[in-house]
Formats: sequence, C-alpha cells, structure tokens
Amino acid sequence: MAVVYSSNTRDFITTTDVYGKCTSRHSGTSAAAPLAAGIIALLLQARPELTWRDVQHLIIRSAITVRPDDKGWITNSAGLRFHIYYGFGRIDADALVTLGQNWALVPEQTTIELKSNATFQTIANYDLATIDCAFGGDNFHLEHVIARVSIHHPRRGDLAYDLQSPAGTWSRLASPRRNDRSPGDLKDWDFVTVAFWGEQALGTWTLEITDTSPMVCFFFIFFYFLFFIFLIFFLIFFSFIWRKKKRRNNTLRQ
Ligand SMILES: [Ca+2]
Repeated sequence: MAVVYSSNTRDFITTTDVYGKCTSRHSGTSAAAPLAAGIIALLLQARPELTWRDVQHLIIRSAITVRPDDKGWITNSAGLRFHIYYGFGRIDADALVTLGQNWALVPEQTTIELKSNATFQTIANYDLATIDCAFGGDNFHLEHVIARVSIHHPRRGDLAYDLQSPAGTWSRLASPRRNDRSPGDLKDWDFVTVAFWGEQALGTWTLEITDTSPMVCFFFIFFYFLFFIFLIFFLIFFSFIWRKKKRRNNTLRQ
C-alpha cells in the first residue's frame, strides 16, 4: 500500500539497539515496519477514533510519489497514483497527521461478492484466458478488491494474473515466477489489490490469465536439438572410421 525509508547497499537506518547500544545499520522490513507503525501511532494519538480503514485512506491520500520517472506508475480513475513496487508512495508523517486531524470517518465497510459464470478454459503457451464479470446494482467506492481463483496448470509459475476495473485501470495481481515449476493447483486462492482504491465498482470487470512462457516447449526443443547434434556427430565419426578402415583395406590389397 505504501513505503517508508529502509536501507539499500549503502544507506541504513540509525537507531537504538539492544544492550544499551546504538546501530547505524538497521535495515529491511525490520526497519521499515516499526517506522510505519510509529507514524501511525502519531496519527492515532491525534485522532484515536480512526478505524484501520480510515488510516489506510489517510495513508493513500497523503503519500508522496517516489521515483516518479519509474515505469509502472498508473493513475486510477479516482486520481490516485499507484505503483506495484511502491503502492501509493512514501508515507509522509506530517502530511498524514495534518490530513487526519479534520478527517471525516468513513462509513461502515460493505463487502460485495461477485461470482463469475466462466466455464473451463485451457491456456496454451503464450495464450490467455479472459474472464468478464459484470457488476450491477448499487454503486460503491472501492477499497480492497480480491480475485478468488481456482486453477490447474502444468506449470503454474508461467501464469500472470491481471485484473481490469470497469474504469479501465489494470492491476497486476501476480507476475510469472520462472522457478515455480509446480503443477500444483491453486484452490480458491485470493489475490488482493488496492490499485482501484476510490474507483467505482459498477460495470464490467475483466480478469486475464496469461501463460507467459513456453519453457516446456523449449525444454523439449533443446533435447531434440541435442539429440540431433549427437546423431550428426556419431554419423561423422562412424563415416570417418569406415573411410579409414576402407583405406587400410585398400592399402593391404595393394
Ligand atoms: Ca507454459
């Protein structure tokens, strides 16, 4: 949903450490998560009545876009900028608390379930399955959107999952994982996205599942190729032996 400062290969967080010491090499999520928790504690100190959803609304609306030139930033139809790496940006403690001070609490959460009537579809290499699902009835402003998927595929790591909202915003739910060769099924697997935050629910949703890799084919092509190389090598080798033998027989005859 959002990011905070942590570490890279050169820079770290300086903070207190155990045994009465300090450290200048605090890193990773161990540094980021408590920093975010501390900032949220400041917000709750200012407005103790905020719910967890209010806190998320405030983080999203006050976050600052980081690395704006990076590819992948999208602006959804609610005008919020989202990146799959950074969420809605970096949490800004001052902006967050300032916005929170006069924030009107969000109404009670509503959960709507939409069942697709998609039938069984096979997905070949480099092919995709598209599932459309229309949502009618009352309109809602979206927060968390969950796509629940059951799938059987010979190499599940080849698959990419992308969801499009009725407003036309795309969200990558899961990227392919080259080392996941498992043929194991996904059974009622929940993919959660917050990329559509603030958009409206009404309209047609599209889920695209793409097989991004012909690895199985490559595997077979590679071994066929290897087999033919060996075959050619043996043919040359035997023809060489045969010619040598023939030459020797001719020599003996002479
Ligand atoms: Ca494949």
